[in-house]
Amino acid sequence: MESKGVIVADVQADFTTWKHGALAVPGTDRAFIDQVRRATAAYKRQGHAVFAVQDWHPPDHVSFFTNHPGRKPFELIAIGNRSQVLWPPHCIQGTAGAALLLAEPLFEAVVQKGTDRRFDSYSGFKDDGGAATELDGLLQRRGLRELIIYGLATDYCVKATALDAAAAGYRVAVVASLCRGITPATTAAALETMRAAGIGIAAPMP
Ligand code: VGL
Ligand code: ZN
Repeated sequence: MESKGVIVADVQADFTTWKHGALAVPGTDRAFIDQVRRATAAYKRQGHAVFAVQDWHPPDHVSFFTNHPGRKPFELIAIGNRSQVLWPPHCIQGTAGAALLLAEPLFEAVVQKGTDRRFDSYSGFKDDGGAATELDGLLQRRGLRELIIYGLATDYCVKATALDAAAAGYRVAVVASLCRGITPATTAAALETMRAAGIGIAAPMP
């Protein structure tokens, strides 16, 4: 079997109810994370190359409402010609909340994103300022053209990463049962947008 690239998006303490995270995504209890862990281990056993994406912000990051006096969490503001959702501070570099909940030996590499205080980055491939991470190079070097993507959050990181991958010419499948979204409406819209971009939703479970 041709081996694929598996991208596990942002499975980090701050995004889970299990760890009482700062930006907990509904449905991310311990049982869900165990399911993600088992599926990821199975993909690896089958010979696929597994990569983690990790949200990794400095404390003064532009996406934190606390860095915008008078603003509240989940407000949408304009910054130049971009719109920015203001989040509770989360996934701050080096904190327990930023920790990956899957063991590092599962991964060929951990790709960090959102490290530039000036730009948010839902995509594992590039930030809102256009700066690329090393993800595309890592996949290309291994000749991986087919990707399986899942994790958190369906409506942000998973969606942006899958759309960028499809636009870059990868064949992409998103495993919806291994994803959770921040809100039901944006999650349904994200699945529809990904489908319309030719992304397969749900792949054979390992
Ligand atoms: C994400 C909200 C804030 C994500 C990152 O990667 O899904 N969502 N930062
Ligand atoms: Zn973030």
